[in-house]
Amino acid sequence: MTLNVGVIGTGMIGQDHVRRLSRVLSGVRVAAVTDVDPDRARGVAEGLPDARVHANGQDLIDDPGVDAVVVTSWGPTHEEYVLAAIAAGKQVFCEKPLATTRDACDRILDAEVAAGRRLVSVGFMRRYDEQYRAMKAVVTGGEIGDPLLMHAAHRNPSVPDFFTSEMIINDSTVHDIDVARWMFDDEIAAVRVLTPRVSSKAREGFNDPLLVLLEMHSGVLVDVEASVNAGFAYDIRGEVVCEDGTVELSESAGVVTKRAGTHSGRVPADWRERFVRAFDTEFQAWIDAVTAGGTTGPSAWDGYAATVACETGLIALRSGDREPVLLRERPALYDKDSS
Ligand code: NAD
Ligand code: ISE
Repeated sequence: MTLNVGVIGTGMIGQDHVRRLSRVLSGVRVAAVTDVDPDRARGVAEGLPDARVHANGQDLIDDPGVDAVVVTSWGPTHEEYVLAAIAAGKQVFCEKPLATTRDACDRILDAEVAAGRRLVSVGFMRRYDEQYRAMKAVVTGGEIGDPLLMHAAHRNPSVPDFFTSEMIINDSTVHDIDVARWMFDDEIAAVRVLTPRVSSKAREGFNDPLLVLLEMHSGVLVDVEASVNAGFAYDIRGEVVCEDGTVELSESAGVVTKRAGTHSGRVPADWRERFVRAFDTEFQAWIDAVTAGGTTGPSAWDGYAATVACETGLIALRSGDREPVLLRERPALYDKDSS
C-alpha cells in the first residue's frame, strides 16, 4: 500500500522532505502540495509525478486523495493546520515547533484528546539520530551510573537577518530542550539563560551566544551553548556526565584525513547534512506506523512541553533569573511514550 501525503509549505525543509518522501523512502508518495507562494508550490509539483497543487492548506487537508498531512510552513501557521488535520481525522506530521505559544499547544492537546486517539507527530528528528540513540542507550543502560549533568552545544554557522535572540531559544534550542526531556525521560523544572560576551559577528542588540541552563526534575542539569554565528560550520555536541563515566556524541565525519602532521575531518555545513539520516529514519517510521493505522514519534505532549520550556526560556532571558516551567497535567492519552 502507498501512503498519499500532502505537504503544506514548500520552503527549505518542505522541499527537503518532498525529496525524501518522493525519492528516498518507501511506501509513500507526495500526492499534493501547497504554499502561500503558489509559484513555489507549482515549481515543487513540477518535479513530482501527478502531484496536485492546492490553493491553501485547508483544501489540501480536505482532498480525499490525501491520506496524511505534513506541515512544513512557518511556525505560527502550524496550529491552524494541525487542528484542521485533527478535525478531518487525518494523521499529521508537524515540523517543530508544534505551535509557537502555550495557548496554541493547549488547543491542539484539547482537540487531540477529544478525538480520542493520537493523530499528531512532531518533527524532533534528533531522537532518530544514531549517535543520540546510542548515547541514550548508554545512559539508560546504567553501565556508567546515574546521570548528573549534560553539556550540549548547538552552533549554527550563520542565520538570516530576521533571526533574533528569542529565535535562538524558540527555533534552535527547542531541539536541545526536546533532547533533554527524551534523554532523561523527565520534564524540565526550571530554565535560566545567561548572556556571555556578545560575538562581534552578531547584529546590534542581538545576544549571541546564549547559555541556557535546564534543570530537570531529577536534579540533572543540562547546559546548552546556543550560537547562531559560529561561522565555521554546523556543530552539534553533547556529553552526558554520569557517576561512573561519561558518554559523548562523536564527530559526525565518516573519515579522518591525516596529512602533514595533522588530522582532520568534515564538520557538516547545516542541519540537512548533519541530520540527513535522522530525518529519513524519522519519516520512514512515521510512514510505516500511519500505514498500519496508528502513529509514532514525539507526541503533541512533547511539542507542548517543548514550547512551554521555550516560553519560559524567553522569560528567563529577560529576567536573568531562574524561572520555573509550569506544565498542565498530562492527559492520559500521552501516558504511553510511543517514540
Ligand atoms: P521557509 O521559510 O524556508 O519555508 C516555509 C514555507 O512555508 C515558505 O515557502 C512559505 O511561503 C510557506 N508558508 C508560510 N505560511 C504558509 C501558510 N499559511 N500556508 C502554506 N504555506 C505557508 O522555512 P523552513 O526553514 O523550511 O522552516 C519551516 C518549518 O520547519 C519551521 O517550523 C521550522 O522551524 C522547521 N524547521 C525544522 C528543522 C529541523 O531541523 N527539524 C529545520 C529547519 C526548519
Ligand atoms: C532550524 O530551524 C532547525 O530546526 C535546525 O535543526 C536548527 O539547528 C537551527 O538552529 C534552526 O534554525
